[in-house]
Amino acid sequence: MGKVYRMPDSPKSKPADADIAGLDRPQPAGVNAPGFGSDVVADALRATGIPYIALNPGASYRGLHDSLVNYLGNSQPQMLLCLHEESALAIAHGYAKVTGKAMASAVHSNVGLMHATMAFFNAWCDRMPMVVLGATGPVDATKRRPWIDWIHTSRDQGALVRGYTKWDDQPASPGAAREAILRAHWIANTAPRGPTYINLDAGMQEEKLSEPITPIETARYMPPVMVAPASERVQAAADLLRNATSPVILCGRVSRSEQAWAERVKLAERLGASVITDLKIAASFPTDHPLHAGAPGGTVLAPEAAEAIGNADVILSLDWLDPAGTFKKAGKFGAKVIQVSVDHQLHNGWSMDYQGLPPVDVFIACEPDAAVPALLEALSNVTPRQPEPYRHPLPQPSDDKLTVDHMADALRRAVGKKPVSLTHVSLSWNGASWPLRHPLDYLGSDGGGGVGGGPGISVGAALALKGSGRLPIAVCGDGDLLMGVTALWTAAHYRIPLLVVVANNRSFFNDELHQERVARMRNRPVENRWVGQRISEPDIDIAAMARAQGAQAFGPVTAIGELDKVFAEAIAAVEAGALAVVDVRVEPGYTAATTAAMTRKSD
Ligand SMILES: Cc1ncc(C[n+]2csc(CCOP(=O)(O)OP(=O)(O)O)c2C)c(N)n1
Ligand SMILES: [Mg+2]
Repeated sequence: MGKVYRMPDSPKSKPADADIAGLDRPQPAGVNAPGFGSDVVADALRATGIPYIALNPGASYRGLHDSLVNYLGNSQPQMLLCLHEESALAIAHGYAKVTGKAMASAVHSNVGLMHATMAFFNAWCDRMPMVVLGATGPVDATKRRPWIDWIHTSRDQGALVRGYTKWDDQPASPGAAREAILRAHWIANTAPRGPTYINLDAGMQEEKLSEPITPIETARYMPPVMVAPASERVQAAADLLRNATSPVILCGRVSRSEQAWAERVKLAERLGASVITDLKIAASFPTDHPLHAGAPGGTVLAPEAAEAIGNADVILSLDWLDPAGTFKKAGKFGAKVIQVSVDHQLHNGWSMDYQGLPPVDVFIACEPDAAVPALLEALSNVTPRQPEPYRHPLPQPSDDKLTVDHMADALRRAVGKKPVSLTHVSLSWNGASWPLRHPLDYLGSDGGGGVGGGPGISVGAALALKGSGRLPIAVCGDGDLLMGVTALWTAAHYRIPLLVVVANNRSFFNDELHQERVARMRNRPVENRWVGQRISEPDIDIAAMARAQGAQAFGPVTAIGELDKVFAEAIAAVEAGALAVVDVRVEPGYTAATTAAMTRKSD
């Protein structure tokens, strides 16, 4: 067949931001030739083109730290100091969500790695690339300092994160470390993407180079990997789709490319297919398009989406996060299934984040960006069906209590026509309240369901968006914000503009609904669902916590009428380059559909 494969966009690492580059400048050290093992590591890191390394320091990598400052001059990559390892990795995670490329992080020996595990897992489940460097006290016991080097040395340290990293290594020489960095970068950025980890022996880092290391052409060790769809599979899928009377497209893990976005819209329109998207993953299709079924959901499927799946005769999954679970949730299901994905290459036995095994009739093993143009070509002469258009009314909050919908309503008014990237949304967020019309309009969730990722991921995303003309907005639950609040300091220090809106229901409310369900199942009082969940008495002064990190803080906002003014001021602050945080006291509550699904007695 003819042209069936377009090279997917290959995002380049974004060059370092000029404002940030002016910060944390070291005295010139006059070092211009590698003299130690860690200088070789630093050179390799620079060769990857990674602009930043988010870190929390530690003596296990003091050799590398010195090389980054005094050999590379804290530039390419530049350090981003973080107050917790979890936020160091979350920042890299958010950066990857925007750029599609790995950033670097560094964490201290086994203890820093222990703090970082949650963020590894979030990035792993979100299929986001990152290169993480760690270290161990000297593997050679004769070189260990008493006590501290012993407790910070462990055999097979990478085992701590191996279940949720694509690859890890503990190179024994500077040459091997250079190779490990290039490999880690290459593997992390190759689909299915994910975090990689390199444990640098303190002894290896600190050893003087006995002879200069032979230069290599580093780019040749990180070749771009492109997988084209098999044409016979594309034909089989096209045959199914051509003859479908009620096709459905599940738009899942796709790139941030505008061209690929336009091609998905073209494919859906050519088929007259209903399209479903999911708030767990980034924007993949215009959510107010007449073919988009209902509002994007997180935990639950919109009724329109469930109906479309139930009535579908052919379903095209573009690397949908959980086809089996979605078919189960739809209730009725009898469709033929086309699955486009390379995700199966990543699955291992530690975590079940691969989800249920779906029935599949045609499997196309490539990324959706490569399959869609091939399908478009194979389906060049179809007569699309003309379905009833879906309508997408905005929620109309009516009662006088300040709800998340009021908050979204006021925020939408305040941003007007400015391009916005929602870097994160709270669990209480209503997908109907914010139409998504561009691949960067929404960046998806934390991936691993690890509460506390929202602030760090948003700081990383805002870093990558700096200078793009997009206004980054994070909507965090109070529980999420409080677990990750110190990530805000990194945004303040490095002058990363970001608006954080806290949907503060003074509760780990999600779990109130779980307790309500258990109470219903057991015929016990639902009134007690709040015990051990509410974050009040005292109420936490979130604005003060944000101010303490260097943010411009607003609130608590307790009246609907205050929202417009406060958001206007906060947005003006962000546009002037600041980090702004608005604490909005919202009534506890999720959308009616989510609440009903989470509190019903059965299943
Ligand atoms: C690290 C971690 N700890 C605990 C949980 C369990 N959990 C899931 S949602 C949630 C509540 C989150 O609270 P908040 O961010 O305020 O959102 P809300 O549900 O109140 O809207 C908790 C504790 C989790 N998913 N991850
Ligand atoms: Mg809450």
